Amino acid sequence: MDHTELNSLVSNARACIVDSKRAGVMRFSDGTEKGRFVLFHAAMSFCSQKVRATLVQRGVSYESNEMLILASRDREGNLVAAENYGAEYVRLRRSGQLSCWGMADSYSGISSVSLCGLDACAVPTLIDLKTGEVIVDSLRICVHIDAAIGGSELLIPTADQDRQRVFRQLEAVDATPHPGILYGFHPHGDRRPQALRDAMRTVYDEKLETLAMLSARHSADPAVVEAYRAKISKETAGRAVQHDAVFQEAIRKATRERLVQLNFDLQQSTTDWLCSNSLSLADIFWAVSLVRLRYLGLMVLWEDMPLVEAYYRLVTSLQSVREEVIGATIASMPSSMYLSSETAASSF
Ligand SMILES: N[C@@H](CCC(=O)N[C@@H](CS)C(=O)NCC(=O)O)C(=O)O
Repeated sequence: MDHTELNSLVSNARACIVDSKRAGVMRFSDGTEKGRFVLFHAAMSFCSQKVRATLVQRGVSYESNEMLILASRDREGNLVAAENYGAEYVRLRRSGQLSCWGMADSYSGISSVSLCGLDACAVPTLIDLKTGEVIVDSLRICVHIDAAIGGSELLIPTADQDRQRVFRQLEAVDATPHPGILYGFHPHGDRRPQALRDAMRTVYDEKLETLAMLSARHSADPAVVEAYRAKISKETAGRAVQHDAVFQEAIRKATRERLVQLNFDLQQSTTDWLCSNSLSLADIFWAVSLVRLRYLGLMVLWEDMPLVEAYYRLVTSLQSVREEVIGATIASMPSSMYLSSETAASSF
């Protein structure tokens, strides 16, 4: 994209961030590629954690634009919209939409862009000012960063077989219903922190109220209206299954099946790492997944799999994961008895 157009899209999107202290902040200024990458993200966002851990792991400097992705109410009870729903941010994100993707307008509990389409109101979004690209979808963003930095510390190996193994794991994490598990009320195994459960009781109503208000305000912009319409349809469908026991059981079971497959793949691996002789992007993605599941009290899903637990300890010993996944979760989400900086890598 033309640089003037790109810079204008980015600076308009920055304006969606209410507190300017969270916008345009340089992270790791002594890292590589200074001035090249701009990231819109959220501390608590699972998909943003993958991207930030990748940036840290690769030693990349970037401009951070941290968004608040949950709506709230002020003292008078007025709705304070989540920043990622702002029309200017939606425009930026849509400029990175691939023609093969539709808009995500239904709900499966999964947020994979390749399986569900684009959610134009979500984070993360990466801008590569060197190539003029807007990249949406955490999987594609991480692959882009790794290839852009190159060198000998690649997180995606070049050998065909290893590379395929890594992509199979990235897709497995992408297709795990993390959002469904975060938002949903499981009928008899809900171990989420109480404050999180309380927030989740009203989260869909707040999302939908925000979207209705913004759709009316931007009714003259067809691309933005189309994005809001799809999002309203997706979130309405999400609300419908939030307390649906059959749906909640099914996504829990699907998550367990992913972990059973991970356990099997770890058994096949000849090294401590999952896919090759050294750390790969698959290990970073699984670290984010396992930390999120643990935060939600779902390490019970792998309590009969000591290999997965040993792997959890290995991947959570990485500095990038400790800072951008564990640290960010603790700093931005209600506290969980299952995850603290001290206990993160210790036993159940
Ligand atoms: N698969 C997409 C998913 C993006 C996504 O669903 N992001 C979530 C946070 S992990 C989000 O922004 N949620 C806020 C909302 O939908 O209101 C990606 O990896 O980028």
